[in-house]
This record gives sequence, structure tokens and C-alpha cells, in this order.
Amino acid sequence: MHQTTLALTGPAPDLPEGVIFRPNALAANEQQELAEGVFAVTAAAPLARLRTKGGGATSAAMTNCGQAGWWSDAKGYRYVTANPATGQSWPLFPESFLRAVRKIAADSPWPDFAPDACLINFYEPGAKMGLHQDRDEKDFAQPIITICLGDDADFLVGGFARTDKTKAFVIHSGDALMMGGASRMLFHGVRKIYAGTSPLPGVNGRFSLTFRRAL
Ligand SMILES: O=C(O)CCC(=O)C(=O)O
Repeated sequence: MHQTTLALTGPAPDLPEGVIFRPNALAANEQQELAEGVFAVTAAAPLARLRTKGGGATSAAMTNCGQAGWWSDAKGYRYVTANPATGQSWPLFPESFLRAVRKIAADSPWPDFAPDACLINFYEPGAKMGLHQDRDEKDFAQPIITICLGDDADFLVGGFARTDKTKAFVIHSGDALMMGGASRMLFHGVRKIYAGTSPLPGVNGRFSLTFRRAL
């Protein structure tokens, strides 16, 4: 086990090999620009809790932008190129999203990472995301970047089996995580939202922006 941390300002969580954790990857003005991008996307493709195959609903509310969007309903999980709720293409990536991805990927092992999908998750207090692997994408050689906006949260990283031991660490607005290579298929999730900790005006709750190469 070893950790890959860049620009670390706090105590380093001991993360599994290949997980790149970048605390404070994005400055306050960059986070604000991202939040404005999120609001533009959600105006065109509203957030909704998605139905799951088992008959429940996702705890976080979700929407997408990019060429493809992640979707869940009675048929299961998949990527779709049009929003099933509206029949329209997903909104394009806001320019601020592309800038943030370029900045985070620049000095990673995937400097040219070009996502075609961004899943936007919105967590109200009490919302969570269970341990899962991201496995609906075509090419697992492509990494995943997650950017946090708003409230702090406990992020969980486990192993390659759901039952493996997990580590929890707090992620803050402006932090980014990259999972690729050895860490691409690790189970991960969000255990808890720290309500009222968002530093961003107009953001009450937590957004995560998860960039993937889906198609
Ligand atoms: O909200 C997060 O930080 C995690 C998001 C995530 O794991 C996912 O969208 O698959």
C-alpha cells in the first residue's frame, strides 16, 4: 500500500496504490465557476433521484452533461446519449468543467484524459452513496476524476471486493480524486455529508462531478 498525494496540506490519508488525492485542487473562484456550470446544467437537465433495478431510488439526486450520461432505471445501469427524462441530448460540458479536468489531469499519468461524460451527484444531508465499482464504461484503462463542491463528506475507499476493509477520509469543496490504473476498479462510496459546511455561496449540500470516458 502506498499513497499518491500532491499539494497535500493536511494529514495524508493512507490510500490504496494508485488513488491520487488532491486536496485544494481548485481555488475558490474555480469552485464558484464550477458551481455556476452545475446550475446551468441542472437548469437544462434537472437533478432527480433515479430508480434502481431493485425498485428503490438513488439516495443522491443526479444529472449529467457531456456526450453520454449515466442512467439507472428498472432496466439497470447504463450510459445513454439522450436524457430519458426529456428525450434531449445532455448539455455540453461547461467550459469551467473542461478547465478543471485539464488542470487536475495535467501532472497525472493521464495528462490527455478526455472525458465524454460527467455525472453530477447532489447530496442533501443524509444522502449517501453505497460502495460500488465504476464498471459501466467501455475502457477501464481510462481513469475517473471526481471533484467535490459544497459540503464536506466522508469518502470511503475499499478494495476489489465489496467486503474488503474500507478507509474513510474527509473530502472538502475543491478537493479532487483520481482513480486510474491500479486503483480504477476499487470499491468506493460516500458515507456521510457534513451539513452546513459548504464554503460556496448558493451551494447548500454537496455536489460531486465525476468525469469518465464512457463510450
Ligand atoms: O460523490 C462522490 O464523491 C462519489 C461519486 C461516485 O462514486 C460516483 O459517481 O460513482
